[in-house]
Formats: sequence, C-alpha cells, structure tokens
Amino acid sequence: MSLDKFPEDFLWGGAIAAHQAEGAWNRDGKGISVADVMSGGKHGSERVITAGVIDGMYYPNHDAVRFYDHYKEDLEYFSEMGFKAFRTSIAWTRIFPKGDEAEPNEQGLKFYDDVFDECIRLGIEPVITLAHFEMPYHLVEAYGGFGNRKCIDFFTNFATVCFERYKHKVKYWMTFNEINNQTNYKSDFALFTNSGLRIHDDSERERAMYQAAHYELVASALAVRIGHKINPDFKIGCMVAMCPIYPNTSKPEDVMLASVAMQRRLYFADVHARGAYPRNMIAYFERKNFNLDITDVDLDILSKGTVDYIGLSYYMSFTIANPHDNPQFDYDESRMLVKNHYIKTSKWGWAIDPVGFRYALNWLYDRYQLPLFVVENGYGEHDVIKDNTISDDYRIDYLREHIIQMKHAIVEDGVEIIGYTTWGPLDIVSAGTGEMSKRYGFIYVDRSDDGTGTYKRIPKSSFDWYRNVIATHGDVL
Ligand code: P53
Repeated sequence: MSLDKFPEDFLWGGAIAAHQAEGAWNRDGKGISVADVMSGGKHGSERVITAGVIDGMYYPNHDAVRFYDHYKEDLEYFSEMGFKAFRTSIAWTRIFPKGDEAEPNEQGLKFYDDVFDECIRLGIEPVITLAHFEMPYHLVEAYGGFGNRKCIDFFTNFATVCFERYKHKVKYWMTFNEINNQTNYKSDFALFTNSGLRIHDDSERERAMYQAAHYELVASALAVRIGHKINPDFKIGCMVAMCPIYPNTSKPEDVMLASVAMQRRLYFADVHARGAYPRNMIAYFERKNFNLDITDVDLDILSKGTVDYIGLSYYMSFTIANPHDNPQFDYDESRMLVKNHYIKTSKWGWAIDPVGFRYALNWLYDRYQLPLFVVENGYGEHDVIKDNTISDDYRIDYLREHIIQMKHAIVEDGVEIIGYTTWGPLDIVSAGTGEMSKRYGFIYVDRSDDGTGTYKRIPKSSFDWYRNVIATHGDVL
C-alpha cells in the first residue's frame, strides 16, 4: 500500500440529484415529488411549500436544467473532464409516481437505463442515491410521509425494483441523502425534504423527526440487506451531511455541548454503520420521554443491514456556544450556532473551512473504520458571464484548498477514501434556496432564477482546471 498519493483507482467525478437537474417533472408518467411543490426562495427566506402543485405558482424544479433532455451532452462534457464517477439520484416519482403502486412505471425505468448505459459507454461509474429529497408527494398527503411506518415498505419496494433492474449497471448505491440534515428540525424545509413531514405544532417537531428518522434507518437497513442479496458485489452506503461542530471557546460547557451536538447530528451514521443506536441516544430519548415506536424486530433489522461505506457531503463547519439556560446540554441548531471569527463565509453564510474537511474525514474514519466516499463538496457563488466566458477562480480556489486537505487526510493521516465527486459539476437548482444563481458548476447553464434562458451549456474556467486535476491524479492543483 502506497500512501504518497491518491490511489490509482480513486473515483474523481461530480454529483447531482434528479430533482435539481432533470426537469420534465410531469413527463413520461412521472408523479409529483416533494421538490415539485416548493417555490423559489433565497438566502434568509425559506422556500414555500404548497399543498400540491398550484396553478400560476412558479416551481424552479419543474424545469430545473433539463438534464432529462440534455443528459447525453452533459455526460459528454463530464467525460471530457475525465470523470471516473458520476453521482445522481433516481427520481422515486419516475419509478413509482405516487409511491404506493404495485407496479413500477416502465418509462421511468427506461430513462435511467439510458443514462447508465451512456455512463458505462463513456467509462464513467454511476453512483446512485435512492432518496435525494424527492419522495412522492402522494406519500405525504395520504400517509404523512415517513411519519408513517408504511413508508418503510414503499421505500423498500422502490429500492428492490431499482436494485433488480440496474444490478449489472450500478455497483455503488446510497440509501438516503443527508439523512441527518433534519436534525435542524425547526426548519420546515429540512423536515419536509428529508421525511415528507409537515408538523405545525412546535412541541411535536423534535419527536416527529426522530420517529421518521427511525423508520428511514429501518428502511435503509432493509434495503442494504435486499441489495446484497440481489448482487453481493454491491457497495451500499449511507450519506450524511458532515458539518463538524467546534466549541466556540475552550470553556468546558462549550466543549461539552459541541460533543453532544456531534452525537445528535451523527448518530444516524452510528446506526447505519454499527447496526445499533448509540447509548447516548437511547438515554436522550428516555430523558425526553419520546416513547418512540422502535420494536425489537426493528432493532434486529438494523443489526443486519449495516453499510459498506460512509458517503458524506462536506461544505462547511459549524461552531457552537452553550447558552446559560442550557445546563442539560440540549442541542438546538437553530439557536446555538455562532459565527466562527477565524473563518470566512460564502454569500449564503456557509463557513469556508478546508482544514475542517481534513478534520471531518479523520473524525468519521476514526469512528467507523469504514471507507469514506466524499460525494459532495463545492462552492455556491454568483457567476458573471462576459463575452461568453466565465472566470470562476473563487471556485477553483475553494476546490483546490479542499482537495489539498483531502490529500493530507489520505497521505498523512491514512484515511481510506473511495472517491470524490464535486457538487453540481453542471449548474443546477439549489436545494436550499431554489435559486439558479447559487451556482456550483464547471459548466454554466444559461437559466435565471425565474426559469428564463436558453439552457445552453458553457464550460467555465474551472472546467479545464478540474480536467487537469483528474488527468494528473490530483498532482497538479
Ligand atoms: P444548496 C444544507 C446544508 C448542507 C448541505 O446545497 C445541504 C443543505 C440543504 O440546502 O444540501 C446538500 O443547493 C444537498 C444537495 C444540495 C447541496 O448540499 O442549498 O445534498 O441537494 O444542493 C448544496 O446550495
């Protein structure tokens, strides 16, 4: 084993999600997903969730960036950059338009056959997320989303159909995208996108989140087991948003709260990786009298469906200070996070912290000793187009600094990493805000926040830069 550089078979690439890229929201039998009922928003104002699709309302994901029609051109660009891997999700509503049907929609299945065939033709490994913030809206209306145990079956049906259909085309899978994002349970967006929950009584929100997350963890463990039976060569991972949380000061209360905050945000990965709830969470559920519906059968399922790797996104670190009225060290993300004065932030307030990336990779690898797969990292920024060119040096700087830290983690710290897919290699609709103008891509898409534009693709200066990074195995950054 040589640890002096990125491994030869390292999977360099990029990642998108179906609902943020494809568009074609109601074509070829596709049903309405939770992403299809969210308006546009911006930094500081959350996207509005409507009761179904309302006539005359603007929904940025309906057209997204028309990957559905442009996928050949887009994959060709990725191939030109030398991508070894391409991560996307399968829109659940293309396969099961309402979510509770007995039979899948053949036209939806066919679309992903075409996409994966094209990837394979280009020598690009598809890396597939099953649920990326796009559950069928019908499951929300008729069942209350993952607040209802029945969604476990609907998800495992969906997973089974996908595993069977694509078993010779896809090896790398993930069950739920950023399953831990809903730890921010005070946000309607986080609860709705992850779990299809609409909770109006504030005192119910935290318990509802833990209950839904439990059903998701069970659904994920079942899917892992089903997948391994269908093809023992499958590598099935979980996916967590890794935002390491630093104490604001060396005051012991801040340090203790930071530790508790990490427990709360990452227990999802504990369950996925170890097949059991950590004792700190069991103690917490008891102290809060949550009385969650967690059965012995569930616990057995969890123990038999552990993941093969830890998928993670890394964008930013958090910093936390313990308020005086919190001697019991409860974690409230909406109230306790503070600005870290050592770190600059993006226009959307996201801390730019490359060393935090190295710290995060070490933290996860120390804890699980499972291979990591960095399936999202990137920099959202307004781009300026001038004479048909886009100079995005700020994006190159962000990615370079993060890749350097990832290299340190591999070479100096011995962390095992399967690959690295940047977020949004093609500009796509922002999940958090629904904006088009929060761009991540190496490839510009001519579309504005209100959906107008030619949808033409134009490589930015980062395109050539990333191509060279891949061509030199990360030697030239
Ligand atoms: P956008 C919050 C914090 C960290 C990651 O995000 C997040 C979010 C949700 O906004 O989401 C992930 O588009 C997610 C992607 C998303 C990407 O990060 O809000 O997996 O779907 O687009 C970037 O800038």
